[in-house]
Amino acid sequence: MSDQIRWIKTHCARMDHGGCTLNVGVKDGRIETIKGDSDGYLNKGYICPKGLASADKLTHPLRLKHPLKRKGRRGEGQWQEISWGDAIALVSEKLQDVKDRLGARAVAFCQGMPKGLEHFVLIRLANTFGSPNVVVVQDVCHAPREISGLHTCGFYPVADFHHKNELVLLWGSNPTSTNEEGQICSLLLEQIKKGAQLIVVDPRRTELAQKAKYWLQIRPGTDGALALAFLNVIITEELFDGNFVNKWTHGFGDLTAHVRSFTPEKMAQITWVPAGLIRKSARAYARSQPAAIAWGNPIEQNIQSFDTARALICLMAICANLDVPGGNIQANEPNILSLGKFVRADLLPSKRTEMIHAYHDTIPKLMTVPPALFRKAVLEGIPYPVKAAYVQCANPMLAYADSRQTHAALMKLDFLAVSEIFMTPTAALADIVLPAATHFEFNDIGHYGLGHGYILARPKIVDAPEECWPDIKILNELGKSLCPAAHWYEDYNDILETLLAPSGLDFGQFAEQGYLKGSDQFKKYNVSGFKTPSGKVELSLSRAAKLKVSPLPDFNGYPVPEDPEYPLVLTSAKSRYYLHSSYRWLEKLRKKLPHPQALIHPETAADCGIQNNDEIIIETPHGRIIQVAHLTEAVAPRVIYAAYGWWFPEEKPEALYKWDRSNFNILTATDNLGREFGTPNLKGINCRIRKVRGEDKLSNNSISWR
Ligand SMILES: Nc1nc2c(c(=O)[nH]1)N[C@H]1C(S)=C(S)[C@@H](COP(=O)(O)OP(=O)(O)OC[C@H]3O[C@@H](n4cnc5c(=O)[nH]c(N)nc54)[C@H](O)[C@@H]3O)O[C@H]1N2
Ligand SMILES: Nc1nc2c(c(=O)[nH]1)N[C@H]1C(S)=C(S)[C@@H](COP(=O)(O)OP(=O)(O)OC[C@H]3O[C@@H](n4cnc5c(=O)[nH]c(N)nc54)[C@H](O)[C@@H]3O)O[C@H]1N2
Ligand code: SF4
Ligand SMILES: [Mo]
Repeated sequence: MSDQIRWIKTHCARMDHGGCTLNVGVKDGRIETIKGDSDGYLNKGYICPKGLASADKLTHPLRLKHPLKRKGRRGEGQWQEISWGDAIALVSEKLQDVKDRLGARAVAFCQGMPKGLEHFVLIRLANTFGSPNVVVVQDVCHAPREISGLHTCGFYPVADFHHKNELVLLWGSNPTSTNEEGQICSLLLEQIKKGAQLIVVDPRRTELAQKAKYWLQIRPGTDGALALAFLNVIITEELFDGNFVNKWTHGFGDLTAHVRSFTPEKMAQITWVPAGLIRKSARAYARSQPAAIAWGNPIEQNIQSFDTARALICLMAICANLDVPGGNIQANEPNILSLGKFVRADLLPSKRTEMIHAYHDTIPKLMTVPPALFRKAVLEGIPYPVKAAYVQCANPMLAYADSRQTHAALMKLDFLAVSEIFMTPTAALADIVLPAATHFEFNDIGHYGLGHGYILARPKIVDAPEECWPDIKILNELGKSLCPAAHWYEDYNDILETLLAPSGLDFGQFAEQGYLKGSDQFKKYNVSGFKTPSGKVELSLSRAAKLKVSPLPDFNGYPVPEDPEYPLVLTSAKSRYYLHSSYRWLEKLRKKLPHPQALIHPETAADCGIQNNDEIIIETPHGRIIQVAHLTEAVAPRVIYAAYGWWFPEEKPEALYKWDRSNFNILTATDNLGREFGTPNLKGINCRIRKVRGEDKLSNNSISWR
């Protein structure tokens, strides 16, 4: 019956945070077709272009299929195939050598966007090996929101779209393209259909901005100022929930005095949002119960991320939207092994004081090293030297701010191992490249550790190419080779069984069920209070002096002072067709968006003599890149959106695939970091544009790499 399509249910992954339930049609051991499952818990049948294209990455002719060892100089593109036995032995030997010479902390374990269980298995490897340094892009992705939440209200407040929302305040989040954190846009769209009001805070007129009752076209990088103006309106007009405020908040009097000066009129000048619109939006939020704030990356890609996130949590709190159905909830996890236990945090009690960022006085509870501080350790030996890195599911050459610094740091390492599915500008600099199996090719668990209160089954659909190993298998083998055997597993599949054991399900039963959800429990504070020093929501932080922060959320001006030499304001949004720097090598996706497109208002373009589709230079004080002008009235005249994540897989490996030509992070810097999370400014940067003159033209590229 080899010509029959067999349908298997799984969940999408590794094309974003994942979440859509998929029906995958398999024939002769290959994926023939993929459909969104109409019964899907989060997607209700939805599937996006990336999901539709996701099987193509398994069969791409240039996929990495063998462990590779560098020949010649770093980055020269010369490789020798080696066996897995040799690869594991070599990586182990090199990491062990650095540990013997300089201590385990001189080895960094680096992860990009967490894509599945591999993230947590990597932390376990670091802990069992003895290194406190797990480097993750969390400084610009979720840590500011999560950890500000822990300090302010004792948990990470997640927008609940599973219960009726009266209003949704979408603040710097674009779920119809990004399905941020696996909150698939279907849920929000359903709420809107059922009558939820929508307010959108976004410098760009997005699809959802067009559906919104109010669209606040904010100046990039000023979200903190706008949030304080919302607080000003709600407190001045006494629209807050008095009962909740009296019983469950700490420091309301101080907050009231503090926000008095943040009037809508004053903040309108900073944020470019008219005062009347700020008032109407703040009133609508305060008068709707329950209302959820769904927030995105722009909240945290800014040196003021701690204060911005806190101001928004104060809004949720004074309007009594915390931990109520349809508000911002503390999701209740299903009964599975807890994160702390799985990663064996107990093996490394010195981690808090020994990790690189502890030296830089970042905020307590931040347990992963901010990439900028990792590079400082590599390049300057501050606070101590780091000499080797194991990198998985990441492309730091594109994803870290200041790409030239990343290049210098990776070149300086004594040893770099990269686990990848495709050669990238980062993998091209490695000493060893390990070919990873990827989604659909092994059993995995999705949404573990995200804090949304459920996990999703991602059962294997097809076999991986013979020499491609799942990251969790690679890590398990490295664990056995480098660490006491008792901390590792006979077979990597045992990891999944261990995690699921408390639920009483084995992986097969879990896959059958599809997902596992914690029970709905709300207003848990009524029983146990808030997990903060005061037991209340800390509008004013009672431990502010100890944390060396301002007790109240503040706004300290633009992320960078205005500069007449660079009069425009640069920001970015994620493309619906790509995941960060990933998958520009997938033909189906590349056809939809072949070039990096910068969004420019027609008036600004006309002032600069730029026409639609012209190649332009975008320049900041830190560097310049080339992109293609796309004229649109969706952005304000002073705002430029540059595309993010661009390199050119069709270019030569020895040119590192032209990693520096169109890469947004050539324009960003790490000289000015937010202290709490080590976050650089990625939004609201000064820039200027002009037409390309004689420089290397993008149009010289022919997009063909087969
Ligand atoms: N297609 C796709 N999906 C993804 C990803 C991807 O790369 N591609 N990445 C995944 C990951 S790891 C993450 S963390 C999430 C991120 O998900 P989101 O947070 O939704 O991502 P962004 O597109 O960076 O930003 C959201 C919106 O913020 C707007 N914006 C830009 N600057 C500012 C500003 O200064 N203030 C405000 N208020 N808004 C601003 C943008 O116009 C955009 O519409 O997406 C996940 N999903
Ligand atoms: N300027 C700017 N910088 C940003 C952002 C921004 O908005 N603006 N966003 C930030 C955010 S939110 C994040 S999360 C980071 C993302 O940072 P990264 O996660 O480093 O980004 P990607 O470019 O997607 O790199 C992931 C790599 O993993 C590989 N990969 C895919 N599947 C597998 C697999 O199964 N196994 C292995 N081993 N590899 C696999 C892909 O081929 C790809 O090269 O970037 C951050 N950087
Ligand atoms: S929205 Fe995300 S989870 Fe859904 S199909 Fe697209 S990439 Fe996959
Ligand atoms: Mo992210």
